[in-house]
Amino acid sequence: MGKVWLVTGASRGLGREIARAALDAGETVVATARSAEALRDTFGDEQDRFHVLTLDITDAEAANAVAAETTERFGAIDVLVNNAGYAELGFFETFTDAAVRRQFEVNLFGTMNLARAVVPHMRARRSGLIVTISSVSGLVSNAGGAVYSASKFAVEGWMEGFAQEVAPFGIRSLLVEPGMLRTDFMDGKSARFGSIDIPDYAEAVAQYRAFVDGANGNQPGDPKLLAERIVALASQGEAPARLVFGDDARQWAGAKVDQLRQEIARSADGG
Ligand code: NJP
Repeated sequence: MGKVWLVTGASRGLGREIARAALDAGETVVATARSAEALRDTFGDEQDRFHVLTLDITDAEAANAVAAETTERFGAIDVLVNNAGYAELGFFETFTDAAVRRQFEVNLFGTMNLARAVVPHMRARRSGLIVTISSVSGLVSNAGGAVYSASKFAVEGWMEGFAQEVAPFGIRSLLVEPGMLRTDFMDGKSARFGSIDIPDYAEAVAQYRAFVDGANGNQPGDPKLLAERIVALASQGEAPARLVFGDDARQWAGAKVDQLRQEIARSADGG
């Protein structure tokens, strides 16, 4: 039967590819998304090793129910893939407070809901792997990405500490920081944009929107490749704590580390 995987946001994009790659590797997969119908359209009928459940990750009760049903049906959850997420793109002052909160509600608190629901089962078995799909935007922030990065920095900070808290119980963590992946992420189907018009930002916002429109569908990162890497790493006894995926992500993350080192050194010299 292989390991039992629980994947969020499996209807599209990276989550769909991870669910597929795990199935192809002979694993058992519980694929979740806000619409079970979308999952069935994608994967076809359920089989012995494949089960579909409806889950909006912002619903803590639903997360608990999904974890309970998965363990009841398959006896365990070996791998939790906290993948579901989206981006509020644009300049901070163009977002309403509600939009910023919605970003955190999904990317941070939704992701925490799944950990709360699943980790007790992993602790009881003294075994498990939590794969968290963060972003290189969880390590580096840029103009136009402040709100999304804030949510992913929060995911990084939470998971970096939480991973150390659960390690003594045999639970491992893999934080994934992709660069730009060819998914629906930048498309109107997923991404949202700041709604407040501020003339001071008009030109920068227009340039940013043009960048996003141009990048949408042309991102260098292949989600299928990343999914296969994740499935391969999950089967290793000693998976790394982080996977920075894509030349773009490694370049941005490397530049950030260099900049931090310089700033730390300058701080030691008295600033
Ligand atoms: O995006 P997309 P990705 N409850 O839009 C689901 C991160 N990432 O695959 O809308 C449950 O194709 C949504 O479901 P639905 C990114 O931050 C990406 O690229 O109902 N599910 C869909 O299945 C995210 O964490 C890039 O059909 C919810 C999925 O999320 C992860 O990768 C770069 C939900 C989104 O599929 C997957 O995103 C990077 C909710 N409340 C990090 N809200 C990139 N693509 O460039 C959304 O560094 N979903």
